[in-house]
Amino acid sequence: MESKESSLGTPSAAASNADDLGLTQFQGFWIPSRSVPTSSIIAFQKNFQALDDDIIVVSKPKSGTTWLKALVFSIVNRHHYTFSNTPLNSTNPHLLVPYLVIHLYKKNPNPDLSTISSPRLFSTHLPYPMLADSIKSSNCRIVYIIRNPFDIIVSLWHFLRFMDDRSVEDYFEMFCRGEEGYGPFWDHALGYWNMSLEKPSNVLFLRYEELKEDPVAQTKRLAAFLGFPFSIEEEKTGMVNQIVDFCSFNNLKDLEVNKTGKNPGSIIPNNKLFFRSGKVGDYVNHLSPTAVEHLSNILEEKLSGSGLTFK
Ligand code: PAP
Repeated sequence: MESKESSLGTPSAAASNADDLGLTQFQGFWIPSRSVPTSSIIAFQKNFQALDDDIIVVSKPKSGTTWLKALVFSIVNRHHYTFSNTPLNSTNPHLLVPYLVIHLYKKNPNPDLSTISSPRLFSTHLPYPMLADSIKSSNCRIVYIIRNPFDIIVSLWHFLRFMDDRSVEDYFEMFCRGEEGYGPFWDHALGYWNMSLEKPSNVLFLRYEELKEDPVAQTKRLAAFLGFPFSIEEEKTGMVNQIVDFCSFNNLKDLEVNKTGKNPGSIIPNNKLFFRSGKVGDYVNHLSPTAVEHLSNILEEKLSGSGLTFK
């Protein structure tokens, strides 16, 4: 990252703004309203009726959503499919755990979701305050995945290069101002962090880095939270490890559907883009220590007193 000093306060001549990226401030957050019309969010808030056994995967983009969707799908459906006939072999995880707004309520302001078999699996990038009231008042389960924001910035910059020539510095500056899809990051994180403390049986807070470090332990924790705990027998026969291996970066990225496929109707040109390097700490190759320190200070202030920290 060159000329980092310019990213620490005074926007450079090339500095981006929310408008360039199609971000609109809506209900206190920055929404990428070109792909997520605010009318679809309103329709979802008004019409979605949560069921007690619904499972909702929540994340900010580039936090490990694709991975978590594959894990949740595999855990919940492990008695219905083998590893050779699971739909994950031929379908990208995003289609098996559809986005409530981007997929369902964007197509139809009041879709019929009653035919989906239980437990219904959905996902969203929306912050907690923007969820439909029926989710907050039901007993459904929310799994939130978070990732260190430095890797999120770098991952997002790489991901959007197919349609945006902005530099990683531009992404960094906007992130620090809270101007990024579904941001500010700290408000998004705190919404789910606080709910995970208040209602631990309804909101699970997972970290990408912990999932990388000990995928078996975190997958067991996830399964127990979802109400699909692994039996002693399954643990003995290696079911947890098999799910972890199947959902690993290397396995998913090499499936034909994720190597050469494209999700119908998606603006993302190919599924390959969902699988870049899958590493923790790649940000050191793109962000300077000064930049990292700057954002660390912002986070410390914004998250102060919450108990939520990043290493
Ligand atoms: P999305 O918001 O577009 O769905 P999301 O899946 O949340 O993206 O995050 C993508 C990141 O997760 C990528 O990180 P990277 O750019 O730093 O490489 C992607 O490589 C990584 N990823 C995807 N699948 C896996 C997996 N199975 N294990 C670990 N990381 C993964």
